[in-house]
Amino acid sequence: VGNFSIIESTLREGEQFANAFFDTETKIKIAKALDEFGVEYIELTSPAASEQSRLDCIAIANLGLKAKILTHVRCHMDDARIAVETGVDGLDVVIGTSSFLREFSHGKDMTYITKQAIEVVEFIKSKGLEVRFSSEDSFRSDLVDLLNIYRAVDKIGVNRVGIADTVGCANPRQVYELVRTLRGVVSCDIECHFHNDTGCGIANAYAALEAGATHIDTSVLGIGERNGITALGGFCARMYVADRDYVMSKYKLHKLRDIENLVAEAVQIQVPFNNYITGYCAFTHKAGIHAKAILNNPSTYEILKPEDFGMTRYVSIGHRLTGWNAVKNRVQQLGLKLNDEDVKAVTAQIKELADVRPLNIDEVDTLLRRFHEDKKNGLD
Ligand code: HCA
Ligand code: CU
Repeated sequence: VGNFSIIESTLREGEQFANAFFDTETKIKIAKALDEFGVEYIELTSPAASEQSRLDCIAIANLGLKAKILTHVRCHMDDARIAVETGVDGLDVVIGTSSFLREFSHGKDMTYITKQAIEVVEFIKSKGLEVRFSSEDSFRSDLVDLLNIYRAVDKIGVNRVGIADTVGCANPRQVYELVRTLRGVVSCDIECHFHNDTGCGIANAYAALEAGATHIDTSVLGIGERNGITALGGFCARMYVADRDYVMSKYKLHKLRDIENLVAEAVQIQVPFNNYITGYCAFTHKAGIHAKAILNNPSTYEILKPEDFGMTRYVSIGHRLTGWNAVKNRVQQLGLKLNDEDVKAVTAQIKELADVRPLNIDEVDTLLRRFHEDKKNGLD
């Protein structure tokens, strides 16, 4: 997997999430947070969507952020004309190419679509802006149609072409094949956009990069149309495992949690318990066997270092799957002096109690302290 850029679409795709309504102030906060995190691009809702959307584009384009600001428009001259006046760095242009979209959405044939694509791309380039041309519902489009139109826009100097799994039907092998084929046909960059209807959003993004894609669309917590797209956090986890140094040099990973909390609050949802990296149990180790190994060497059961993300590891001991090595570690943390035999005995007590209900850490600590006291007083 080579170098890649993130096109962060919380302020475009994310606005299509059922709960989303971002006022200007919130959009600016999110844009600034994403910029500090280090994403290369921030994509905004089309200025043709509404007057406020247009004003918000202008406001964010004028913040002077390091990230390039894009807006996302239909492949139409009317939209492109409005968008190039907002001060953004570039336009992500999209048009439906599947038979579904051609029949039930815009009703245009490929010759017409290609002509329109060329006109729009040339117009945007003439304004000195970056331009991406993407098909929509790419995996249910005719391959020959797709390659022809991509070839046509590549020839006139488009910066990127895009593949979008609009309905979330693609699997990693199909993604690899399509991107690989496209890589052999165009010389421009390749952007990919994956919906998560069957849970392949992150895996598909990875497969796309393996096949030569250069740009991946994400959103914070994966929010978007239906159940959303490739999540920023999970994608970072995936890429960190592939190349830790590269990912850590590009992104301030410890800011992830704050960005997720900001967005979760803005759209009134909780961060899921099993969220990548920041889910409440993402670094909790429970079974005695795991706990023992983690305490000896965290890498035994951790591929992500919690400290790289500003997170902390937690070894859970107040349950019936606990083991004496983990309990011994807690005894040492509390500064209590017990030998291994004592620790085994108190572990048996924990298990007996935890067979009825789990104990919280305070209850475990109290038990350990009492055991220690009793021993000191010779009651044991
Ligand atoms: C949609 C459009 C889109 C566009 C993706 C892109 C999709 O809302 O249907 O321009 O990269 O999923 O096709 O989000
Ligand atoms: Cu989408």
